[in-house]
Amino acid sequence: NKKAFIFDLDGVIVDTAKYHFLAWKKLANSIGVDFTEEQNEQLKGVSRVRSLEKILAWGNIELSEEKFMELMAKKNNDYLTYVNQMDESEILPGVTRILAYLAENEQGIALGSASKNARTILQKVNLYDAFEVIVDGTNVTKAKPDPEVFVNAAKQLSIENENCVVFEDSVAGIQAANTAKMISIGIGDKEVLKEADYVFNDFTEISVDFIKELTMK
Ligand code: B16
Ligand code: MG
Repeated sequence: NKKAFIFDLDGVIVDTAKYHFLAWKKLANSIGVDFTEEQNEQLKGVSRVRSLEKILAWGNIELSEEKFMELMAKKNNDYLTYVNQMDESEILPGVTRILAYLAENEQGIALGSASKNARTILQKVNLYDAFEVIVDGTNVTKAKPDPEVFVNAAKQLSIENENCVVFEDSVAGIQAANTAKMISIGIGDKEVLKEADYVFNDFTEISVDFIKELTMK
């Protein structure tokens, strides 16, 4: 049976959260706002605009539209200096093996990310061609937990939502997959991702047999 496997990017394929952290911290500190690892957690899966809104709220800061746009651009430029140094070694363990298995078995493979930099990152780590369909922050109007990003990917692959499997590291992403009636697989902490149908710490814990079972459902 052909199924679609939709992958989130940050936290699933690569760990770009550490670069978002460095770039947001620099930006926040430059306007006098503290920025901790815990706060960075709260920005996972959240769009760039919404992330800056949250940081400003934490610092009780109000800005003009113009200044807001300026800060967003600053953060992204800084983030891209890290992205530009990325290569294949940053692909998280176990991911390549599963992608290869899915390709060999002619399953649908898509990316469903909130990031506007998703295509650039996939090119840097040499995975751009591994995805038949890419839906990212430049293609959607509604952010996760809205299911738009995943539903859009399923449509492009012409596969019913019920036959889609989503890999996600954020709570909002798991909720998006569940709302779309897709099979949700959490990558991370069981306690945090408790709404997911299955949870694994990382891809090294996902066996080919498990994937095979999903394709036969
Ligand atoms: P950008 P994902 C998300 O990627 C990140 O988790 C989130 O921290 C980031 O703010 C968002 O992309 C937007 O990223 O600034 O590159 O457009 O997890 O949905 O792949
Ligand atoms: Mg993510």
